[in-house]
Amino acid sequence: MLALFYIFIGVAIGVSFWQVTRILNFRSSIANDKDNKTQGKNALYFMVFLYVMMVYCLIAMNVIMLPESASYEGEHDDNLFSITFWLIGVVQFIMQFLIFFFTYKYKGSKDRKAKFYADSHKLEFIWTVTPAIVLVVLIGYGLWQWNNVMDLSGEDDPIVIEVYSQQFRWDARYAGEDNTLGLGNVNYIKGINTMGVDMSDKNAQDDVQVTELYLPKGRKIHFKFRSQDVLHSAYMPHFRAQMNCVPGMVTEFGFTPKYTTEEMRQQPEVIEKTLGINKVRRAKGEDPYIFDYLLLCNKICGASHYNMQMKITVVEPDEYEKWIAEQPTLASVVK
Ligand SMILES: [Cu+2]
Repeated sequence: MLALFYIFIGVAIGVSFWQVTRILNFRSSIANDKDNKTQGKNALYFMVFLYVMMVYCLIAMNVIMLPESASYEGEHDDNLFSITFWLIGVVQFIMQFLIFFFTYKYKGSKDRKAKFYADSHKLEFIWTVTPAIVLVVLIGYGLWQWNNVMDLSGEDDPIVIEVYSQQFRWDARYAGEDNTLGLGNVNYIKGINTMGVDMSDKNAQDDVQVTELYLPKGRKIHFKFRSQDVLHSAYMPHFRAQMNCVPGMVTEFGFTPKYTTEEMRQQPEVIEKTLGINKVRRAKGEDPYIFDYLLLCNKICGASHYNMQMKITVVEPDEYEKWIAEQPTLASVVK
């Protein structure tokens, strides 16, 4: 498939060079009615080709779309995406028709003269004000959603979790019983203390370091991100969440998981995707895939960037409480 794509690109470049050289030879000749008719028809053929490709891509590429948002906040990201997508989609669908159809209809002809038309204030007004209103609504919704995810000041007891990135792994730390993270600094990294937690800080004693994230369903999670070395980006696609991890500063956001991992696995959309993936894996003789939420790195941070991932498991709140109670505190591990 990729080879076919490269051949197509090669041919397209070749044709454009050939056309450019032809144009250079055209300098002395003028297009006649026959040329205009042919070009007019070509415009229509191209329009049909464009529509067919558009509809085909809409249907065929749909399989690579993510399943329904697994966080409550993510629903608004999906809304924004859908509104923008359909708005642009419908407008461009109409515009393509107008562009190509008028190219055909008003193709050059010996008996026709171009009409001089200065301007229309009414038209200018309509096409300036309409997009302005649409943009104000879209940006307004976007800003509201930005605050929804970023402003955690009014939150009632969110679970505070620190996510720490380094080439090429993730570590995570729960804030423990006091729900306050102990201070961290790269200078404290030593042996098992891979996140560089300051163990002289009293808030650090009950912190819990893990290599896999467990999140309770229906509770706000307040994430704080740090990076040890270069820019990374914590990407949790199923929750529609992504944040840069920047060396020397703490970045943050929050979301509320909506479905447990088990519930997500039962969703028809996820079942269908899993079946599709496993069909390919079986053909290659690989082990079957089971759906899991993932934290991935979405910033090309070095040679093994692709390998930076951490499993996220969303469970019922009581199961989470049981799990967190079983985890050893940093004070008991780091001496
Ligand atoms: Cu990375």
